[in-house]
Amino acid sequence: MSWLDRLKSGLKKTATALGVSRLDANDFERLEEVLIQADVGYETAAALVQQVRQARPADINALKNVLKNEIEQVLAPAAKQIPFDKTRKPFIVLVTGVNGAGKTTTIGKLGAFFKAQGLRVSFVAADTFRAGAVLQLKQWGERTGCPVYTTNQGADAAGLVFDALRQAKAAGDDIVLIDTAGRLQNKVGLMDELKKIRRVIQKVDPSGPHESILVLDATVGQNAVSQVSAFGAAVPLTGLIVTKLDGTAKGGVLLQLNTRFRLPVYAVGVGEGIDDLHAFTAAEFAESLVGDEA
Ligand SMILES: Nc1nc2c(ncn2[C@@H]2O[C@H](COP(=O)(O)OP(=O)(O)OP(=O)(O)O)[C@@H](O)[C@H]2O)c(=O)[nH]1
Ligand SMILES: [Mg+2]
Repeated sequence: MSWLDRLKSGLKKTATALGVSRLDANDFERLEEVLIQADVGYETAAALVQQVRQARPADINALKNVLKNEIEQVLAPAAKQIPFDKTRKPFIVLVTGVNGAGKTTTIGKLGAFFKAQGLRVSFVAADTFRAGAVLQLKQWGERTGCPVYTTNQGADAAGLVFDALRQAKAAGDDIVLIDTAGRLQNKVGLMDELKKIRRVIQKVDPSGPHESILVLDATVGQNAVSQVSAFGAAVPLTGLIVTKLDGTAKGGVLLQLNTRFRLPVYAVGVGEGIDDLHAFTAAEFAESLVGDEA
């Protein structure tokens, strides 16, 4: 299955939940309702419906086309690649997110992606909290051929980051991806730990972190909004990666995030495998979301 097919079949749940095909071409109230149900957000839903209404679609297919185009326009500015800068050596990427969002898996996939470009990539196992976290990242290190900087479970994560970055610098690593422990966005102490990690990064390289990526699980829907707010307050974010789009009815939340935060979406996860991370493309996403079935 191609990744696009996977995205489409993944977003089928959202498309089915949206059920645009089942609407009347002039039932704009119902359209607004279904958009809101798919976590598109009130503001964006209202704006989309306004555009569709103005286009006076003759039938449901016309409506779907207008909607697709409008969604694509909303999302297009978010489709960007991680702006890797080889003059930053190492280029430091901090990866954060709530428990189970897909941080470690995404780091593994990103490692494979950058490695394929001939870069020297390493990982930092700064999740010193969860038992098994280091082993999980080490396995990704083995699969991708990326060295992993580690310390003991329970040790200070910021301390490891400091040591690891100095070693990475000495080793000539091009990119360092820092895995952090999952934490709920309302746990103040844990969010403070992220601030500390950031300060330590800046001790080694005042220009870092060069990217601060929040990994979001698309299945959480609306809660993603408070995650972006809280993590963004702790460690200013430069971009998002949205995982588990291969099985959610909540894919519409990407529109809402874009309207609110204007952060780039560097990639989307559409499965657990090493190749299941893909560039985010607005047109294909819009098409998958609106669905092509009657
Ligand atoms: N279907 C699907 N599963 C994913 C995707 N990304 C990650 N997963 C799975 O989600 C689960 C959690 O992934 P992890 O990478 O361990 O998440 P994490 O954020 O590092 O979790 P913690 O470190 O415990 O906070 C694993 O079973 C992954 O295989 C995705 O894009 N699609
Ligand atoms: Mg993890």
